[in-house]
Amino acid sequence: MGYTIAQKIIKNHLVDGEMIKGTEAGIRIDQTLTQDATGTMAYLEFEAMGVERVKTELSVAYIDHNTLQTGFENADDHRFIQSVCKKRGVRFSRPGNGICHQVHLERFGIPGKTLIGSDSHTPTGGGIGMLAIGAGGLDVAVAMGGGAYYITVPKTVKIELTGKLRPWVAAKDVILEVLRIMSVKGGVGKIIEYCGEGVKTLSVPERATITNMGAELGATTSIFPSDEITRQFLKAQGREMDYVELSADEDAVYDETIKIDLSKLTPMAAMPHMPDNVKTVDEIGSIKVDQVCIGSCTNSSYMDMMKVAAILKGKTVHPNVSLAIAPGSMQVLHMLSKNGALADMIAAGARILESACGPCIGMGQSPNSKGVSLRTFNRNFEGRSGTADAGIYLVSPEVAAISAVTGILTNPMILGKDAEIEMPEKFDINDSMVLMPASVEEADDVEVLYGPNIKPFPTSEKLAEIKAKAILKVGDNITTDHIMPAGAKILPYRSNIPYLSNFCFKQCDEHFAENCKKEGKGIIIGGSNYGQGSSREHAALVPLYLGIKAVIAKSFARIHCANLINAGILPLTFKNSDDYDKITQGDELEIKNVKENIENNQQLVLTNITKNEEYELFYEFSERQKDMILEGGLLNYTKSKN
Ligand code: MIC
Ligand code: SF4
Repeated sequence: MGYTIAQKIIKNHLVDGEMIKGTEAGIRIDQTLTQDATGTMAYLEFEAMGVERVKTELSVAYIDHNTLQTGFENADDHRFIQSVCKKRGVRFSRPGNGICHQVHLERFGIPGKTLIGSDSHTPTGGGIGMLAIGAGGLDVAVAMGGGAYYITVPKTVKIELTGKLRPWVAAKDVILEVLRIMSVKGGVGKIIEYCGEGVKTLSVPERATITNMGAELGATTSIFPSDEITRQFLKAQGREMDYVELSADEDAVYDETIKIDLSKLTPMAAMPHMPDNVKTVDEIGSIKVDQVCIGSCTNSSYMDMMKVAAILKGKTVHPNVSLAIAPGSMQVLHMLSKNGALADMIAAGARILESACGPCIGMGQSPNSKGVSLRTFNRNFEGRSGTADAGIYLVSPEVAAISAVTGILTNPMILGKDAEIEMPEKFDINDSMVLMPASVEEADDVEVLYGPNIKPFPTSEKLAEIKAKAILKVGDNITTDHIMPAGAKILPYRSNIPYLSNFCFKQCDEHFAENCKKEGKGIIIGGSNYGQGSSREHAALVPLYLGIKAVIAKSFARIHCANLINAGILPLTFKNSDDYDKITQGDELEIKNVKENIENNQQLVLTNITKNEEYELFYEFSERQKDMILEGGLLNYTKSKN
């Protein structure tokens, strides 16, 4: 039996367990990346592990999220990360160099290698044939220290692409179509692998747009083959030596197959407030648009920006629309400024933002009240833009640019003949914004600089009894943005858990933090796909700080479930999902003999003391996860092993 691309990479990197679907396996990690919103915590955790120097082939820290420096906090955190990187052997991508995934694809991604990143869109690297997975900061810290990364060996979905996209139909439309078919939970426990003749018609950045938004499917990762197109891209980045060919074996076995004829797709949009709420632009109709934002790790490549510039050239942004553009990297911005495309954008009335996440994470550019904002981003969760009642539509750069001019949602196919933009034979290469670490000899003299915003992270205890109130009950598809919101006002406190805790679940229950502090402990009851979205471990660390002992849900999103275990919070599911309906917020709950039962793989039962009822619970932990849970999380577990 042959192997899929992902299976080949997993097989080459396997250090613990076997490649058996549904079981846990440990893989060696070649590269890691962090960004600043999760990075401060990841490096604090790394420092707590006491490892002198990173043990990966390459580790890079990017500063791209918290770049609105409205107080000392972000700048202090950046300085902390920079100093740790210098001391511990990590490359440091300075603010202004660009969004982690875009820069990593351009400068560091290598086909066939493994990459984990403390950001859920790390699978962008799948566009260049990497096995690139989003993880919690603690998992990344462990990998930097040379530890294995554990995944539940996923199923593989084959997406067979045929045909070729018509002019003005984009890679974004391909992934929106996949989201329409599979939904935001359709990818859980799966790797999505693209193949077929249509693959050859897509450039590396287009492939990366598609793998990036595989995160919105809940997938472990997504991956494309590494072929002649990949070689050309690497060559244009001056890295042809990094090329290796990679494809699935002819007789590889997949668990599911989806077929998409690229030539049949038309421009689409994900409507508020979920990335899988997809319709064609024509179906949605000519709604009035207030704001257009172009950029983010999904759609900020050179080719994306050149298309936008071509559409805007000689035109003027509609008087009722505010257009913001953030090119994804210094490389992209520099090239646009040299070839005149930036001038075309500026002349049309675009507001040019620095190369960073910006509006995607609510760092500025919040739309007006009830505003309609078209964004080339990957998430349109309610409130994420910073305006609670705004309606965010996820669209391609082509749809975004033409709509900015017309003032209404517009199908770019009205533009007729294609813009015909060629992939450059050579990108401008300038790595001066990536600082190299100190040598081993010099590292001793480097001081790690802690600012006053850095507070100790919460410690967890060994698993003991669980008896607490259902302090919060929430519905399906709760995102990490619900649990631990981001945005300009809160993000600067990512290294200050006590302060952050005041904002936990604010959108679902404004008294949540207060109630937890009053009770000192609690259990959260969730629906299906609990914790979808970001990799932010703050969505586990803050509940830990607030005394949350367990989350009992219908089902969990992958990264968040791992983050809960890492933090020592029990993720459990209902054996019978109807039991969810029987619990009321405020009910007094107990899981009797929880420690002994988990130790001995026995059934767990949830007693609802208030209602005098019992519900059977389900859990499936590997031996390693069991030990972690019993020890009270990954940090305690790692220490107990040393
Ligand atoms: C996001 O898009 O939500 C983020 C911000 O990039 C997160 C990471 C974070 O919360 O810091 C992610 O996707 O993992
Ligand atoms: Fe940044 Fe947005 Fe990408 Fe997250 S999704 S890494 S916030 S650009």
